[in-house]
Amino acid sequence: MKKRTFLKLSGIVGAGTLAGCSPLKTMAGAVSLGSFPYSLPALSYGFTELEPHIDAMTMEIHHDRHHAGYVKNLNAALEPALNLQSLSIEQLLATIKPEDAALRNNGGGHWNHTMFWQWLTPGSTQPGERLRTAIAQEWGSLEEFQKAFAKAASGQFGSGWAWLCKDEQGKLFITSTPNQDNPLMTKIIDKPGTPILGLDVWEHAYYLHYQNKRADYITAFWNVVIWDRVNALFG
Ligand code: MN3
Repeated sequence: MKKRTFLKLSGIVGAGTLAGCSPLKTMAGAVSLGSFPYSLPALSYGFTELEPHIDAMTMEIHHDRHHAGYVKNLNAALEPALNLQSLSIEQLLATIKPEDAALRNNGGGHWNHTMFWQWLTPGSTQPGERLRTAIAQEWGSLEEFQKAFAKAASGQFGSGWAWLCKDEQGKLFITSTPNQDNPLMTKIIDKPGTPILGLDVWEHAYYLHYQNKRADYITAFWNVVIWDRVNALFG
């Protein structure tokens, strides 16, 4: 099989296994969400299943229109960029420079949302023992971590994301990014890392149900976090 074909198939397999939360691992052990051409991943739960914490209409519009738009625009931006097509999405994000607006907004938009859907589940789970210990080392307790994460999420001015990341040594840190930037964009953001949990704080993620009460949406988020996924990404 030609490498190009394999990469394409890998991308499809990666998207197809989202429901099972077992995306491909790259040589370095990092999670890969595939490569060009990108497609909108199916959710592993129905639009109504995260209610009352995240309402069905928000989920439907967010997935079928917002995320679909990022996928469409990312593919369009990559169509003429033959030298970038064989990169994994993670490699692509690491090459993006501040002025690469289409790739920055839509590459980030696709990766961020693909991961976001995987961090949600009807009914929450719990952090594993190793992760709980690592969280306690940085913030004292899970509750204090959640406060610090909520502060980053509510403090992100305008649109953006809050992240729990691990650095190259596996040390945890919280950060936030504007718009669709993320900590994999090493040429753009100050503190790169590997996100193991992220929260979309764009108004489109909560406004229908929570209006201007972003803090309530952040509190509700913990009711639908699938910590099993965070545990797996922590490694
Ligand atoms: Mn969004």
